[in-house]
Amino acid sequence: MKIASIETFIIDLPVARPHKLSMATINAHSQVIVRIRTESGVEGLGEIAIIPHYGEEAPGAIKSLIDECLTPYLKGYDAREFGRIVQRMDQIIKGNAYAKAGIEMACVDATARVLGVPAHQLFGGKVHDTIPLLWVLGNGVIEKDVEEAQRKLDAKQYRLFLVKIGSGDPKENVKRALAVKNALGDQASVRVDINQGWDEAMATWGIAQLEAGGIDVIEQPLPRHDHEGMRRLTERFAVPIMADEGISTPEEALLIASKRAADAFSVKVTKHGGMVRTKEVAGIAQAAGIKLFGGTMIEGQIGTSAYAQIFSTMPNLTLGAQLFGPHLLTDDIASEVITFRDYEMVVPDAPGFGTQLDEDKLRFYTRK
Ligand code: MUC
Ligand code: MG
Repeated sequence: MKIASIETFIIDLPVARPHKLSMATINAHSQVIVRIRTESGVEGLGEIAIIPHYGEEAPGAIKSLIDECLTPYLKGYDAREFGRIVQRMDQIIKGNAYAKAGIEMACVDATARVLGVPAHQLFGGKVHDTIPLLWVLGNGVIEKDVEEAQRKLDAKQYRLFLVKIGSGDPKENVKRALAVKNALGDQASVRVDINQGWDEAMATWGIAQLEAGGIDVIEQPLPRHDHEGMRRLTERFAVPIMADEGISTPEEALLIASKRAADAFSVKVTKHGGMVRTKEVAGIAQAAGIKLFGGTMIEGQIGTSAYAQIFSTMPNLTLGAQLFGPHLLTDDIASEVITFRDYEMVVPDAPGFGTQLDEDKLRFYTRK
């Protein structure tokens, strides 16, 4: 299973509607697809979804880092030893979690395929057969968000919703989130993601309103490095405070857990640098009694399956997952493996991530 080649493709996929976040509006979604091939011809796939202005990543930078910096050193390595490959990548270059995650995912996929097992069995196997799903309301307009949420509820697809409220007038944002909650009532759970958009004074006022209004989770209210502020908010409010941008590395997870600076973590395979690292973050949270939420960077079939595989192995993943990518993206370059049933996603049991590349679609969506 020695690695013979690592290919990368930048693709832009269409979306069902413009997806408004506090830092960007997604009109087409960019991803870097990684395909490894072994000397014996076994293939493995990885997917790196990128949200503009969310962090330090850009598609072109990730592609060139993999092509020029990592690939030359990884040829000849046994893809089944993906733990050793993660270590080697950290010797080659620091940081760059997204690029490393794409290569590691492809090695995990190839290994599980050749063993004929689903990827979750390489990480202890699943403890969840299905995962409750969360939909992100990204219209930026109350009426549209409420109408969209009601449609998803009626279709028995989603009953967990997230309102993005990190930019613009905080008072207006709090009003919008509470309006969605009031409109949906007890039919649904409504949470908010502030994407580091508030300072502590604003958060102290805003969270009090949101908590009183029945909002169930408050995601990343403060800048990622404001651990003391997050600790004070976590102490002050009963509503769970979730860290997202604040926890990339296992070291950051340990720091926040030891400070009790969050009640919950949003875990994302690319953000942590792969499935091995994501398990390390989950282990730290488990030991600290911290709940987990399955995060996303809006993945297609490959990434959604990879995320679901590793999320399914986490006992403390009790807040569901926002793996809504396959419903927001209106096309994909890989075959369908993800199925949904009664507000939940069914964890795939096919070998590997269970999906194949569609070469024509890949050619069509690859940036020229
Ligand atoms: C985030 O902050 O969690 C995930 C889905 C989405 O719409 O935004 C991302 C990023
Ligand atoms: Mg977030």
